[in-house]
Amino acid sequence: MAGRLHELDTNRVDKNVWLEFTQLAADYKAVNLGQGFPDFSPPKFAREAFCKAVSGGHQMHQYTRPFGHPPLVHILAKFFGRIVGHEIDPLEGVLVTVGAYQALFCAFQALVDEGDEVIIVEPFFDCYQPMVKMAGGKPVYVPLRPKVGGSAVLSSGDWVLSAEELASKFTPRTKAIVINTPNNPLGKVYKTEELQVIADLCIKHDVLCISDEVYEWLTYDGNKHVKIASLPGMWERTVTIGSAGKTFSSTGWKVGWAISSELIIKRLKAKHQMSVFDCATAAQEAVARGFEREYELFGTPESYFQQLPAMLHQKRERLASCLGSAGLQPAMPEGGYFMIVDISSVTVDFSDSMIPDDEPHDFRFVKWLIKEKGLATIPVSAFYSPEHRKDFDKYIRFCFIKEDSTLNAAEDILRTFSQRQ
Ligand code: IK2
Repeated sequence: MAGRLHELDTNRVDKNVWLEFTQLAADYKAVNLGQGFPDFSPPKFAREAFCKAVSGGHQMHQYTRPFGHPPLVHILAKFFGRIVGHEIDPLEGVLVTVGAYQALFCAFQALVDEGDEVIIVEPFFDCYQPMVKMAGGKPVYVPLRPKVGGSAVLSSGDWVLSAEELASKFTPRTKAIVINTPNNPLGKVYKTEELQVIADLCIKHDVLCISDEVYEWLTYDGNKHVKIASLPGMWERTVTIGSAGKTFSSTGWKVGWAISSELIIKRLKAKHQMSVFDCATAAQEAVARGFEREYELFGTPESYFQQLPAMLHQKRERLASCLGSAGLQPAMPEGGYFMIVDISSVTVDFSDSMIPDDEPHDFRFVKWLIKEKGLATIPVSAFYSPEHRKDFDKYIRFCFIKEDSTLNAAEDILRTFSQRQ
């Protein structure tokens, strides 16, 4: 047995930015604007729905339908059918998963075969790349770039895809493209015209689209989230992925979903069945009640999908203004709950902090910020492929879905920056 144990290759556990920086933030008891989760509770109606579920009948504590708790798939189909303008079959067109993370996993496993190419738009949520590789696929990267010329980048909308560069990535081996709108970490909300360019290429080359829309309700300044699945010819070839964690500020519930055509969902179900089989019943019940409420209140001021972005809008303004007064220029996010900042103007001597010099600049900077200043953020080059990482290592990401007291503490730290200049 000892021989077998020695054969196990522990190097196969990749370094992971969340594990590394969340641990470092905890070790140094840093003010945490790093990982993307609220440091406050979900709304009262969602908490009450969860409590009611767990104190409900015995069924709430037992397995439910493996592909999604019936009340949840029914309301998801009804809710999103109305938005996307397409009738969705609750039993055939929806799969409930352990967070959006598992929906992504099932999508890559189900749709990508050995040797398939998958186009990933950068910056991207970091799990896309290893998940494509695990499925035997080859990631092909295309970066959003800040518009060149003119004034400094002021908004996440100034980060754009080159239509020519994107078109050049499609080959006969391309199976799928992955997009994320609103984007993590930029906060970019793709405009219909931008999505249309992607859709036209998908249709022309008969390519599938995996659309990660976990921040769909969080948009600001009149920017509107558009579902690529709602564009002509895209419904059948798109898997739309969502997250109750992001929707109801309840990341610990780990409820997510994939919505698509019957054919695609059938493929995803097979992977789900062989990986987790079933998801937690009570959490699904609570999410179902949340969506039922939101269905009735949709578009009214009482809707959480109006209230959460309104609250986050204020937090976004607040963080942007303290960064600005510290001499740091944020790219104002049009959506999501992250903000990236260019750190090239800050000169830091890393030598005192025992920070290895073989890492990208933003990794070193974030480590220094945690260790020396007690403020945790996330390095943006972690959202890029190895080939493009170097071009984007001058940005760090701040998360603003945090209590005002947390933002106050961050402001106090950032003030020390302006005093240095
Ligand atoms: N897709 C995106 C774009 C996400 O941002 C996330 C989770 N957020 O990540 C934390 C961070 O960036 O700090 C997911 C998918 C996964 O969502 P879930 O929590 O529902 O599995």
